[in-house]
Amino acid sequence: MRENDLMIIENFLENKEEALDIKDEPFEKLMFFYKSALKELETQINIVKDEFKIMYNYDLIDRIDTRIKEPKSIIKKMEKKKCKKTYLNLIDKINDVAGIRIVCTLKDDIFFIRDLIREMSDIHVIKEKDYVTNPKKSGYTSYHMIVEVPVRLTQRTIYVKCEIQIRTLAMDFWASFEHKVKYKTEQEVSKKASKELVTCAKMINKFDTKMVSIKNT
Ligand code: 0O2
Repeated sequence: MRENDLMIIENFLENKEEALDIKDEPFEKLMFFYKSALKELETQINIVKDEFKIMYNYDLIDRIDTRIKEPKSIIKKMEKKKCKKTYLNLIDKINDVAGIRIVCTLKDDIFFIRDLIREMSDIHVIKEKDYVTNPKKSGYTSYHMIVEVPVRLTQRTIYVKCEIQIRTLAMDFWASFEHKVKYKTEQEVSKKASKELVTCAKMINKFDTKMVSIKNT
Protein backbone atom coordinates (compact mmCIF):
# COMPACT_ATOMS: atom_id res chain seq x y z
CA MET A 1 0.00 0.00 0.00
CA ARG A 2 1.17 3.53 -0.65
CA GLU A 3 1.98 6.13 1.97
CA ASN A 4 -1.40 7.88 1.56
CA ASP A 5 -3.27 4.63 1.69
CA LEU A 6 -1.40 3.69 4.85
CA MET A 7 -2.57 6.95 6.40
CA ILE A 8 -6.18 6.16 5.61
CA ILE A 9 -5.85 2.73 7.12
CA GLU A 10 -4.07 4.31 10.06
CA ASN A 11 -7.21 6.33 10.71
CA PHE A 12 -9.19 3.14 10.84
CA LEU A 13 -6.63 1.43 13.04
CA GLU A 14 -5.75 4.52 15.10
CA ASN A 15 -2.25 3.30 15.93
CA LYS A 16 -0.67 1.12 13.29
CA GLU A 17 2.53 0.68 15.32
CA GLU A 18 0.44 -1.14 17.87
CA ALA A 19 1.06 -4.82 18.50
CA LEU A 20 -1.04 -6.99 16.25
CA ASP A 21 -3.97 -8.67 17.93
CA ILE A 22 -5.80 -11.09 15.68
CA LYS A 23 -8.79 -11.17 18.04
CA ASP A 24 -9.20 -7.39 18.10
CA GLU A 25 -11.49 -5.12 16.08
CA PRO A 26 -8.68 -3.26 14.21
CA PHE A 27 -7.50 -6.59 12.80
CA GLU A 28 -11.00 -7.29 11.51
CA LYS A 29 -11.16 -3.80 10.02
CA LEU A 30 -7.84 -4.31 8.26
CA MET A 31 -9.05 -7.63 6.84
CA PHE A 32 -12.02 -5.77 5.33
CA PHE A 33 -9.59 -3.99 2.95
CA TYR A 34 -7.97 -7.26 1.89
CA LYS A 35 -11.33 -9.00 1.42
CA SER A 36 -12.61 -6.11 -0.69
CA ALA A 37 -9.44 -6.10 -2.86
CA LEU A 38 -9.77 -9.83 -3.40
CA LYS A 39 -13.41 -9.50 -4.49
CA GLU A 40 -12.39 -6.81 -6.98
CA LEU A 41 -9.53 -8.89 -8.39
CA GLU A 42 -11.59 -12.07 -8.59
CA THR A 43 -14.26 -10.22 -10.57
CA GLN A 44 -11.68 -8.92 -13.06
CA ILE A 45 -10.10 -12.34 -13.54
CA ASN A 46 -13.52 -13.97 -13.89
CA ILE A 47 -14.37 -11.51 -16.65
CA VAL A 48 -11.18 -12.58 -18.49
CA LYS A 49 -12.15 -16.26 -17.98
CA ASP A 50 -15.67 -15.67 -19.35
CA GLU A 51 -14.47 -13.42 -22.18
CA PHE A 52 -12.16 -16.12 -23.55
CA LYS A 53 -14.81 -18.81 -23.16
CA ILE A 54 -17.67 -16.85 -24.69
CA MET A 55 -15.93 -14.62 -27.24
CA TYR A 56 -13.10 -16.93 -28.38
CA ASN A 57 -14.44 -20.37 -27.40
CA TYR A 58 -11.21 -21.02 -25.48
CA ASP A 59 -10.85 -22.20 -21.89
CA LEU A 60 -7.92 -19.96 -21.01
CA ILE A 61 -8.59 -20.30 -17.28
CA ASP A 62 -9.69 -23.59 -15.80
CA ARG A 63 -10.28 -22.49 -12.21
CA ILE A 64 -9.91 -19.50 -9.88
CA ASP A 65 -9.40 -19.98 -6.13
CA THR A 66 -9.25 -17.20 -3.57
CA ARG A 67 -8.33 -17.12 0.08
CA ILE A 68 -7.63 -14.73 2.90
CA LYS A 69 -4.67 -15.95 4.92
CA GLU A 70 -5.62 -17.45 8.27
CA PRO A 71 -4.73 -15.08 11.17
CA LYS A 72 -2.53 -17.83 12.69
CA SER A 73 -0.67 -18.23 9.37
CA ILE A 74 -0.13 -14.45 9.23
CA ILE A 75 1.47 -14.56 12.68
CA LYS A 76 3.59 -17.58 11.72
CA LYS A 77 4.83 -15.87 8.57
CA MET A 78 5.74 -12.71 10.53
CA GLU A 79 7.70 -14.87 12.96
CA LYS A 80 9.46 -16.58 10.05
CA LYS A 81 10.34 -13.19 8.56
CA LYS A 82 11.53 -12.10 12.01
CA CYS A 83 9.53 -8.85 11.96
CA LYS A 84 7.90 -7.19 14.94
CA LYS A 85 4.20 -8.06 15.05
CA THR A 86 2.66 -4.67 14.33
CA TYR A 87 -0.09 -3.64 11.94
CA LEU A 88 2.40 -1.64 9.92
CA ASN A 89 4.66 -4.65 9.42
CA LEU A 90 1.71 -6.79 8.46
CA ILE A 91 0.76 -4.31 5.73
CA ASP A 92 4.36 -3.74 4.63
CA LYS A 93 5.98 -7.16 4.82
CA ILE A 94 3.25 -9.74 4.28
CA ASN A 95 2.37 -9.75 0.61
CA ASP A 96 -0.07 -12.63 0.49
CA VAL A 97 -2.76 -11.79 3.05
CA ALA A 98 -5.14 -11.78 0.08
CA GLY A 99 -4.36 -14.46 -2.47
CA ILE A 100 -5.82 -15.60 -5.76
CA ARG A 101 -4.76 -18.70 -7.68
CA ILE A 102 -5.39 -18.94 -11.40
CA VAL A 103 -5.19 -22.49 -12.75
CA CYS A 104 -4.90 -23.02 -16.50
CA THR A 105 -4.36 -26.00 -18.79
CA LEU A 106 -1.23 -25.10 -20.74
CA LYS A 107 2.14 -23.74 -19.59
CA ASP A 108 2.11 -21.06 -22.33
CA ASP A 109 -1.18 -19.75 -20.98
CA ILE A 110 0.56 -18.83 -17.71
CA PHE A 111 2.63 -16.19 -19.54
CA PHE A 112 -0.35 -15.09 -21.62
CA ILE A 113 -2.41 -14.52 -18.44
CA ARG A 114 0.58 -12.77 -16.82
CA ASP A 115 0.74 -10.37 -19.79
CA LEU A 116 -3.01 -9.70 -19.59
CA ILE A 117 -2.65 -8.80 -15.90
CA ARG A 118 0.34 -6.56 -16.63
CA GLU A 119 -1.86 -4.69 -19.13
CA MET A 120 -4.80 -4.12 -16.74
CA SER A 121 -4.80 -0.36 -16.33
CA ASP A 122 -5.97 -0.18 -12.71
CA ILE A 123 -3.91 -3.10 -11.42
CA HIS A 124 -0.36 -2.17 -10.42
CA VAL A 125 2.21 -4.95 -10.55
CA ILE A 126 4.80 -4.38 -7.84
CA LYS A 127 6.74 -7.67 -7.84
CA GLU A 128 6.97 -10.85 -9.93
CA LYS A 129 8.61 -14.22 -9.23
CA ASP A 130 8.98 -16.64 -12.12
CA TYR A 131 9.16 -20.08 -10.51
CA VAL A 132 8.06 -21.53 -13.88
CA THR A 133 11.33 -20.71 -15.61
CA ASN A 134 13.28 -21.12 -12.36
CA PRO A 135 11.55 -23.66 -10.10
CA LYS A 136 12.28 -23.58 -6.36
CA LYS A 137 14.71 -26.12 -4.84
CA SER A 138 11.69 -28.07 -3.59
CA GLY A 139 10.50 -28.46 -7.19
CA TYR A 140 7.70 -25.90 -6.69
CA THR A 141 6.65 -24.33 -9.99
CA SER A 142 4.27 -21.37 -10.33
CA TYR A 143 4.24 -17.76 -11.52
CA HIS A 144 3.78 -15.26 -8.68
CA MET A 145 2.73 -11.63 -8.97
CA ILE A 146 2.24 -9.15 -6.16
CA VAL A 147 -0.23 -6.53 -7.33
CA GLU A 148 -2.01 -3.52 -5.90
CA VAL A 149 -5.76 -3.52 -6.44
CA PRO A 150 -7.99 -0.44 -6.15
CA VAL A 151 -10.65 -0.57 -3.45
CA ARG A 152 -13.22 2.11 -4.04
CA LEU A 153 -14.39 3.40 -0.67
CA THR A 154 -17.13 6.02 -0.41
CA GLN A 155 -14.60 8.80 0.28
CA ARG A 156 -11.72 7.69 -1.94
CA THR A 157 -9.84 4.84 -3.55
CA ILE A 158 -7.06 2.95 -1.82
CA TYR A 159 -4.69 0.36 -3.27
CA VAL A 160 -4.36 -2.96 -1.48
CA LYS A 161 -1.75 -5.69 -2.06
CA CYS A 162 -2.79 -9.12 -3.31
CA GLU A 163 -0.76 -12.14 -4.40
CA ILE A 164 -1.58 -13.87 -7.68
CA GLN A 165 -0.32 -17.41 -8.31
CA ILE A 166 -0.64 -18.67 -11.88
CA ARG A 167 0.00 -22.35 -12.61
CA THR A 168 -1.12 -25.27 -14.77
CA LEU A 169 -3.44 -28.04 -13.57
CA ALA A 170 -0.42 -30.36 -13.38
CA MET A 171 1.63 -27.85 -11.35
CA ASP A 172 -1.37 -27.34 -9.09
CA PHE A 173 -1.70 -31.08 -8.50
CA TRP A 174 1.98 -31.27 -7.50
CA ALA A 175 1.83 -28.17 -5.26
CA SER A 176 -1.28 -29.24 -3.38
CA PHE A 177 0.14 -32.73 -2.81
CA GLU A 178 3.51 -31.39 -1.69
CA HIS A 179 1.77 -28.79 0.50
CA LYS A 180 -0.02 -31.62 2.34
CA VAL A 181 2.90 -33.96 2.78
CA LYS A 182 5.81 -31.59 3.21
CA TYR A 183 5.58 -27.82 2.88
CA LYS A 184 3.23 -27.15 5.80
CA THR A 185 3.93 -30.17 7.98
CA GLU A 186 6.05 -29.63 11.03
CA GLN A 187 7.79 -33.00 10.84
CA GLU A 188 10.73 -33.55 8.51
CA VAL A 189 10.05 -35.51 5.35
CA SER A 190 12.72 -38.07 4.45
CA LYS A 191 15.47 -37.04 2.02
CA LYS A 192 14.27 -39.82 -0.30
CA ALA A 193 10.70 -38.42 -0.36
CA SER A 194 12.00 -34.89 -0.99
CA LYS A 195 14.14 -36.12 -3.87
CA GLU A 196 11.22 -38.04 -5.33
CA LEU A 197 9.05 -34.94 -5.15
CA VAL A 198 11.69 -33.00 -7.12
CA THR A 199 11.77 -35.84 -9.69
CA CYS A 200 7.95 -35.70 -9.96
CA ALA A 201 8.11 -31.91 -10.44
CA LYS A 202 10.58 -32.38 -13.32
CA MET A 203 8.29 -35.02 -14.87
CA ILE A 204 5.38 -32.62 -14.59
CA ASN A 205 7.46 -29.93 -16.29
CA LYS A 206 8.20 -32.29 -19.21
CA PHE A 207 4.52 -33.24 -19.35
CA ASP A 208 3.47 -29.57 -19.46
CA THR A 209 5.98 -28.88 -22.28
CA LYS A 210 4.71 -31.90 -24.23
CA MET A 211 1.10 -30.70 -23.91
CA VAL A 212 2.05 -27.36 -25.47
CA SER A 213 3.79 -29.11 -28.39
CA ILE A 214 0.76 -31.39 -28.92
CA LYS A 215 -1.50 -28.32 -29.01
CA ASN A 216 0.78 -26.65 -31.56
CA THR A 217 0.93 -29.62 -33.97
P1 0O2 B 1 0.26 -20.76 2.15
O1 0O2 B 1 -0.30 -21.64 3.22
O2 0O2 B 1 0.12 -21.42 0.82
O3 0O2 B 1 -0.32 -19.38 2.18
P2 0O2 B 1 7.67 -12.54 -0.39
O4 0O2 B 1 7.46 -12.12 1.02
O5 0O2 B 1 6.50 -12.16 -1.30
O6 0O2 B 1 8.97 -12.08 -0.96
P3 0O2 B 1 7.03 -15.28 0.32
O7 0O2 B 1 5.54 -15.01 0.34
O8 0O2 B 1 7.66 -15.55 1.63
O9 0O2 B 1 7.82 -14.12 -0.43
O10 0O2 B 1 7.41 -16.52 -0.58
P4 0O2 B 1 6.99 -17.06 -2.01
O11 0O2 B 1 8.13 -17.86 -2.50
O12 0O2 B 1 6.51 -16.00 -2.95
O13 0O2 B 1 5.81 -18.06 -1.64
C1 0O2 B 1 4.53 -17.65 -1.36
C2 0O2 B 1 3.56 -18.81 -1.46
O14 0O2 B 1 3.91 -19.70 -2.54
C3 0O2 B 1 3.51 -19.73 -0.25
O15 0O2 B 1 2.71 -19.13 0.73
C4 0O2 B 1 2.90 -20.98 -0.87
O16 0O2 B 1 1.51 -20.83 -1.11
C5 0O2 B 1 3.59 -21.04 -2.22
N1 0O2 B 1 4.86 -21.81 -2.12
C6 0O2 B 1 6.12 -21.33 -2.12
N2 0O2 B 1 7.01 -22.31 -2.04
C7 0O2 B 1 6.32 -23.48 -2.04
C8 0O2 B 1 6.72 -24.86 -2.02
O17 0O2 B 1 7.89 -25.24 -1.98
N3 0O2 B 1 5.69 -25.78 -2.03
C9 0O2 B 1 4.36 -25.43 -2.07
N4 0O2 B 1 3.46 -26.40 -2.09
N5 0O2 B 1 3.97 -24.13 -2.09
C10 0O2 B 1 4.93 -23.17 -2.08
P5 0O2 B 1 2.84 -19.52 2.26
O18 0O2 B 1 2.43 -18.35 3.08
O19 0O2 B 1 4.20 -20.04 2.56
O20 0O2 B 1 1.83 -20.69 2.46
